[in-house]
Amino acid sequence: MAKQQVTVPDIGGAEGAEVIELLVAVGDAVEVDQGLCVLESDKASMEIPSSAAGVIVEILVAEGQELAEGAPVAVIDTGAEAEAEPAEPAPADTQPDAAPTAEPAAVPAAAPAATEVASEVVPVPDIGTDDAVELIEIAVSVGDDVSEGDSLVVLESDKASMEVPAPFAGEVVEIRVNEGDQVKQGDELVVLKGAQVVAAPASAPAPAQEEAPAESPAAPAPVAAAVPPATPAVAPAAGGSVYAGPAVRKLAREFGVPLGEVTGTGPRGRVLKEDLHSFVQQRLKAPAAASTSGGAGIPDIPEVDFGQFGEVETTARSKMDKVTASNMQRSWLNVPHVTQYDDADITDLEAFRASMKAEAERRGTKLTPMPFILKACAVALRDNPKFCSSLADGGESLVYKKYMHIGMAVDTPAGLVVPVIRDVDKKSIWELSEEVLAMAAKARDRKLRPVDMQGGCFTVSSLGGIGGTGFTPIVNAPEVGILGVSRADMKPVWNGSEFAPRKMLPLSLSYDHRVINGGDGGRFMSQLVSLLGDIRQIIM
Ligand code: CAO
Repeated sequence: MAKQQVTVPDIGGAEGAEVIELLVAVGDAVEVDQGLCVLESDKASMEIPSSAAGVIVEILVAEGQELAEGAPVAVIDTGAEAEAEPAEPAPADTQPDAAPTAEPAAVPAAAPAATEVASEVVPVPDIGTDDAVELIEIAVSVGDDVSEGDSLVVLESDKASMEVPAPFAGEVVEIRVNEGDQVKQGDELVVLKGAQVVAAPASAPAPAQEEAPAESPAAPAPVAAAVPPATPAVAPAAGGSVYAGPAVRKLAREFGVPLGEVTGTGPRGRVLKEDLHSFVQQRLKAPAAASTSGGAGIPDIPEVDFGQFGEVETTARSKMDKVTASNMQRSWLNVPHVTQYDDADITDLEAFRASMKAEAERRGTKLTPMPFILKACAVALRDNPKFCSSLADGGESLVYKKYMHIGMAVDTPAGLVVPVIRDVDKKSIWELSEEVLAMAAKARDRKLRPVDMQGGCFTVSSLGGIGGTGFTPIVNAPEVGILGVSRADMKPVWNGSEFAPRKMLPLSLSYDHRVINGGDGGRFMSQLVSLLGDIRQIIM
């Protein structure tokens, strides 16, 4: 029988997505693309699809585990005849007469105990692209002793970033690259001189499952039983270098946090995003402790035992919910918000939309007000470019984005997500309509990838399909503006001689008052109202 290992695909640079749900069990028959488990990162939940049809023979992950791109998820028996395969993919020609094993493991086995490993060049592994990627960090120096799995270098492409781990414990004897180099799969990175591999380090707890020694007779172990995801319990890397992933390093740079001061709580002392958040929160709270009143310190809301007043039920919040909450709070605390309100007269737009209903059905789409609102926003962003900017250099400069990617808040059972519709200014209303539907469906089916939620310049949050006459949206920082759309309703509007029934769409525009002043806000809103009042202007 042929076995295929399913690994985590490109998840758009998300580092450490957590397994929140297993969708299959050993023995289940699965189809290609069927979801095997659900991962949740800071930005999204996503299903990991099966790359093969067959029967699950092993699940290599557990709920709560953090996975990155390339991590093994499950082994599938595809039912196909296995080719006569060599015993092992043999890393080097150094196994003259290795005893044949009954069932080779699906992933490379660990180095055998008590074996001398010779000097070996560590190359760039398969990074999922033929393009060169940037080497952004060398995590070791010549002379460093590293443990297996310690980070040697960090690579970063525009889609993902990854660490290249030491394949075995040893001493770094040569570094063949420099920071900033562009490297490809196979390029030589460092030379490692192998250390004497000892069966079990004295300080490390014995692994839960004893590996059979290499020369033991082929044990008819249950199919590929010993492939736990690699999180060896080893001390942090020697040399005092900070062990953290690229996304964490980037965030630390953005926060201006010296990573060396952050205590890592991840495997092998790795600094996690959560560690960075706690560090920043602690620093924010510190001055409050010293001050008696006022200042930047925010008093905690006391926890109340609600059970004393009646029956209660406590449920755990999803990671996405918690990250959204923290993003909201971060924005709310950092961004001085101003919200400006107006109503757009969409009577004519609604008449036109109604007249297009049959055409929309013919095209297999549904035309809601959203594509028109997105298009009008793109025009207003073009004419009011500050709304398409972000603060940079600690507030010293503004970055103006020349593209018009607009985020659209989508309400899903798993929480609020904001997929980004790219190049709104270049798309037709029909194209936007299809994309709104597709993105909303992807969001609700948890199929959004992190990349689908990146790069937004401005956000639209429409509660029009739900209800309400107005709300104050919170700016999706580092964007500087967000448009809230409420439910359109017929209202009497004075036309100079009488009250006429008009369909009015309530709009609320929140913006970052550090960047946008009232005049900018007023102009943006007036133009939006005018564009939606006469959508012919959208093509001007
Ligand atoms: N006024 C009146 N009716 C409206 C409307 C408005 N402003 N906007 C939409 N509608 C109508 C639509 O035409 C549709 O009517 P029919 O079913 O009769 O055709 C109905 O309401 C449902 O529309 P919709 O919500 O499915 O579609 P949409 O394109 O307007 O919005 C989406 C898509 C994804 C933005 C929306 O479904 C959604 O998730 N909104 C919630 C966003 C949110 O949670 N924001 C708050 C963020 S802060 O917590």
